[in-house]
Amino acid sequence: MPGKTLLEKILAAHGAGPLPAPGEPLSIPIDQTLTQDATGTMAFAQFEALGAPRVRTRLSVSYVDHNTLQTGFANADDHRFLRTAAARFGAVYSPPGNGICHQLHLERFARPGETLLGADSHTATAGGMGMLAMGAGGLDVALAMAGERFSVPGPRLVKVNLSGRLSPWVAAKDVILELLRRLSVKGGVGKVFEYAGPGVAGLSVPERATITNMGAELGATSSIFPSDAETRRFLAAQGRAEDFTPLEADPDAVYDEELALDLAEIAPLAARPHSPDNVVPVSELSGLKVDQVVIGSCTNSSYKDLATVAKILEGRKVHPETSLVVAPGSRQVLLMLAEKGLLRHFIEAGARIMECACGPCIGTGQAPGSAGITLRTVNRNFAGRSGTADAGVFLVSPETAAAAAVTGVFTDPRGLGEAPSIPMPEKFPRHDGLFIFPEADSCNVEILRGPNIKPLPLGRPIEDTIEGEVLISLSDNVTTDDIMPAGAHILQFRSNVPAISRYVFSRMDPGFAERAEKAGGGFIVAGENYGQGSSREHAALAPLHLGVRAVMALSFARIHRANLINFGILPLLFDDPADKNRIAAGDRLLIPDAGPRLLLEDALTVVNETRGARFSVRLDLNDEERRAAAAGGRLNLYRERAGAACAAPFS
Ligand code: MIC
Ligand code: SF4
Repeated sequence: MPGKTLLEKILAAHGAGPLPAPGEPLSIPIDQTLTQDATGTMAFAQFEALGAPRVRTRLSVSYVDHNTLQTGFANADDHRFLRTAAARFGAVYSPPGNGICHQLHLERFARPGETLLGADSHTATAGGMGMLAMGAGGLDVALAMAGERFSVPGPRLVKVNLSGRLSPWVAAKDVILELLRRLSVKGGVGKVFEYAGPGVAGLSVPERATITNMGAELGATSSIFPSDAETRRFLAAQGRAEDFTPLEADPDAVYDEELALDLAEIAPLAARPHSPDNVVPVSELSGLKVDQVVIGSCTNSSYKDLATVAKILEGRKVHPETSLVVAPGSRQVLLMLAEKGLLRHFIEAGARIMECACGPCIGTGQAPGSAGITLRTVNRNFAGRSGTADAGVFLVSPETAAAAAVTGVFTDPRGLGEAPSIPMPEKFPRHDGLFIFPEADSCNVEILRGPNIKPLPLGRPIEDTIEGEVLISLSDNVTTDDIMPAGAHILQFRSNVPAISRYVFSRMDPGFAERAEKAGGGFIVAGENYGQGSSREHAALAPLHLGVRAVMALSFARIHRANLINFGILPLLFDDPADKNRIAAGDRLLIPDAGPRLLLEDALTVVNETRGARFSVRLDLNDEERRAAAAGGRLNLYRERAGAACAAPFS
């Protein structure tokens, strides 16, 4: 018997091994869940519809960090709903201002060896602490809160052997940018990345978390670091020494793929607009004028990140033609900067200090000027996500961002002299009082809603014959930001699917919603990796509201594919990739006998009535997915199984 990988050890400890063949369902018991407000209102509404009286996980935390800009009542009402729902159902509530879910989870709750499912694609951040942490749609998280296992296609395992140490001015962000350069945004789809080798010991837990965070940009199912002496130190400094358990892959563990990365060879890197894998050395961009610098997000807002920036700013001023925006990841980070006298460097240099929240990362404020060049320590640079359609967003490390903030142009930080050295603190200030922990007896807690919180939409069972128009035909790597854009003016409708559906594809094709409604719904046609990016199930729910019944693509991103199935939209794969180019927007398609065949067969025939042609598509669904798709989604399936006995106040 060969030894076990980190993933296999975690699964075995949960009675969930052995690993199935790649693509076959892997069903995992979930210890912890996290939700954030932009996905959480739906997740809690779904949890309520499932009828479970209280969460059955060991820990569920409901964070508010995305929609903290309260330009009207909607977001504040969502916060109140989430606070009361957490109290009612036994979840911990983290109010707005506390910080970004992934940063806070790492500080307060992540535990080596446990499993975490989060309604946010960057949940794998906690893999930096030796957890099996995965992003999912809100319904999957609601089901996990109700005690159901999470099912994911069995992954291929990739071992990343790290050697050497990072050179001065080179950061963990550069490590993951290097992997994105090599592997692309599709390179991790269907895979779990495990980090190993002598280079691991030299990386602190927050640095590891930067790397696992952006595993999401590789499309990976999860990314995991071992739990070692460094993990123990971090947990002890957080006052959580008792949460430590060591975790290490066996030396003879078997992987599907291996790759080697010498940390000493990595140079400062930047991902150019508009994709995280469009990576070049910073030195190639030297001198390019920079209008804005944003430092923060769940990728790079730890104490070490911000203390490094503070040290770079010390005694310097932000360039007069550049705006520097800083959003600390948590109150703990902000407090430490204050206590260590580092906050003053931000203030004196002229930084604009924001709330501890996602903020500019998700386009809630601080949109750059027209055609602006903005350097951000965030993880995504999709076109338009910053709030400015023609802005150019570059993804960089905090070091590279700070260098540009003071010079006003792209600058290789290695030219700035001696690099700041920030030791990991021996003790972090702990403020558990800022979370609201649930009472044991919560039956009488009233859940408060506002007028913008609308009933939860349910999918409808697949009809015998599916027919409709091709509403849009797209190329490769379409993101969930393309499908369902974010930004403050749209995010406020996350609890109101009819209202948010007006914005489906609004950046790419402003007439889409109207056309879809006029056509009475129809099909979306797409290329490879459709739905890459976030976990937002609104990218399925809103098209569902507009009548979309199926997406035909060359391949799908994991979370979005699951979200489509969860709400009864069929994710269909072209049998012959060339067929994609034989259909065009406006064609009328018909899938005869779809309903009856869905449960039995893998192949469906599509008739293109406009062109008098036929082609075949594959479903590639496992049994559970097949039943969910036929029933119009997993919520319907669950309710059918529960004999529709559960209360469903939202449907
Ligand atoms: C993102 O970074 O795109 C988000 C906003 O955090 C999303 C979740 C959402 O859309 O609410 C994610 O990454 O899953
Ligand atoms: Fe928030 Fe940005 Fe992280 Fe998403 S990627 S959780 S919006 S900070």
